[in-house]
Amino acid sequence: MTKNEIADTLNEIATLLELKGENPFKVRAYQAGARTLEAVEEDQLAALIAEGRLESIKGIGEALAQKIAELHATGRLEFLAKLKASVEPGLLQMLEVPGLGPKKIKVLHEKLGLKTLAELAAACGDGRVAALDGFGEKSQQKILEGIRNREAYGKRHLWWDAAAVAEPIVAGLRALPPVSRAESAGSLRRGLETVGDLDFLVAADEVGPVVAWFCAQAGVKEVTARGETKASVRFEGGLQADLRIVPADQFVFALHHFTGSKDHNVQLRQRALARGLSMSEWGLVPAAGEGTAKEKAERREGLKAESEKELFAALGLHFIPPELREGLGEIEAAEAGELPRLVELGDLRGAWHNHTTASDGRNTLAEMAAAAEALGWEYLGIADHSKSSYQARGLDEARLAAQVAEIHALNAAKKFTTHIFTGTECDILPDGRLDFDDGVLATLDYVVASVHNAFTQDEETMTARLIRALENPRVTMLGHLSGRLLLRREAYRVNAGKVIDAAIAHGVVIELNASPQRLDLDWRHWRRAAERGLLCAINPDAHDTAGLEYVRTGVNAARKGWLTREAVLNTRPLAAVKAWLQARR
Ligand code: DGT
Ligand code: CA
Ligand code: CA
Ligand code: ZN
Repeated sequence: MTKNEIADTLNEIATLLELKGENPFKVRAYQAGARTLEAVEEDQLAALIAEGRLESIKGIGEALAQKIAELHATGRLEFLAKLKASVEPGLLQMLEVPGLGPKKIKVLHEKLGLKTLAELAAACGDGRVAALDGFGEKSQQKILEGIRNREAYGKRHLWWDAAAVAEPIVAGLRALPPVSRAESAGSLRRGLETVGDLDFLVAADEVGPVVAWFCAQAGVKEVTARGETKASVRFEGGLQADLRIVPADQFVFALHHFTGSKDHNVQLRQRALARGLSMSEWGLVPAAGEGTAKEKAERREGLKAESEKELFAALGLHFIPPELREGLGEIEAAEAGELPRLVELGDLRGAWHNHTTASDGRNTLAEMAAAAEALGWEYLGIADHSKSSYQARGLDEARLAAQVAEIHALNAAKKFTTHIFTGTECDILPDGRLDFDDGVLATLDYVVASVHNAFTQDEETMTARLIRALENPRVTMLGHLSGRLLLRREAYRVNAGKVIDAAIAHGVVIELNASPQRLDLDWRHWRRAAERGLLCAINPDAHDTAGLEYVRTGVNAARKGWLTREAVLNTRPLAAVKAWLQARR
């Protein structure tokens, strides 16, 4: 385990202990231990463990040191497994309701005897929660909303989480002897920001062992359907997955069909019909003639296709990348030869919106720079929070100046091949002014301006606030425009169209925040906005070294927004970016 994963685990232990009403000092020891770990660099941690000197770190005692070493070596902790098993599962679910922490849950459990989310919802419904000390009407309302949102959102999953489940499954399927091809299809393959269920498609000459392997995978909680050539399972986290197995010569047609989207499929089928062809998951066959599409495909009267490219070509179309298959004009563009050459992950040469331990990040500046270098990035922007974001340990002027000096020194020493840009994620205050004076902002290479408070403003006020911020000539880019957190929090009220117009007029970049739960500005805005001249920056909003890789979801979203390499600022080489930033100052 990495040190951040270990810190997460220590915090989880603290939460569970608190839920059980354990000694507060013990709880605090785990929390403090987690914070202490975050300040230690990864290599240093490994060395301390190897030398058995963990306890030399202030705040880490013998019990903690032993657990950290166990986690570091094995990624598992017997103590945690036992602790988890000793807590009601319903109480663990309550932890996922916004506004409910271990202390409050303990009160709900002890005073009202609540054990499940359903019981909690009922207690909110009849006012028992509001009547408790420390709760009240407002918090009761918020809890109830949280439970309802959880039900509504609980049916979908973030693309990032779904991909993490899907990738080893595809690899596992491909490794089975009877399998010649295996792919993820559905919304995951289309790169949609959230995924309802996983869809796997396999070409195999023998079906039994494939179905058996799929149903017996680790993590499968329930087999919900099992047939000869298909199966459906549900994993522990609630994610479901469908498997379909087809003969090799049907694979391409089935892959296209199950990739969807439904709208794209319907439109493409109409196009096929207009050309006297019948298209289905079974194949592409002449529409006239005897029998069903399946029967005709089985008689092999249809097209043979080795790849989707050939399938599209048979319909007079260029290949349409899966991300564009949403029925939003991609077929017309493919016919006219006007599909964009979409931006690719390999085009990215750096990114700007990243945090370090100076604010709420979990890796030091040097660690972030080393991680960017390992990714082959030419540049890395550091944009820690500004002073108004005190919960995120936002930097004041003096700490910002110190960080700038530290970055200049790193660049001068050429410690990393990656150039580091000095920046800030500067709060946009409720009235649209910025959290730092222009003089302070002028000492930086760039400024990301973001909203982090006063979310409840009406649409007009919020829109004017964002526009006022981007009219400041020091502002380089606007961070997470809508403030949405996928499956958790709706966007605030804002007229995105007007903000986009203003950004274009002032030459300000809008970020595509690539954090898997943001993907903000939404891909649905980008095609039109980029056509009108808006420049995009795909920013991971990384809070640790692993977070830099979130650019992958950002690229998915950018591709869904029809963005080309030219529309994305961080595809440009270092010299061009330096010149671009210089020209804006
Ligand atoms: P999801 O799972 O809700 O995120 O979205 P998808 O797109 O993965 O949908 P899913 O899993 O229900 O089905 C996978 C694909 O199969 C879908 O994108 C298109 C195709 N498909 C499924 N049902 C139908 C249908 O009734 N008509 C058509 N034309 N295609 C369908
Ligand atoms: Ca699906
Ligand atoms: Ca499905
Ligand atoms: Zn932010």
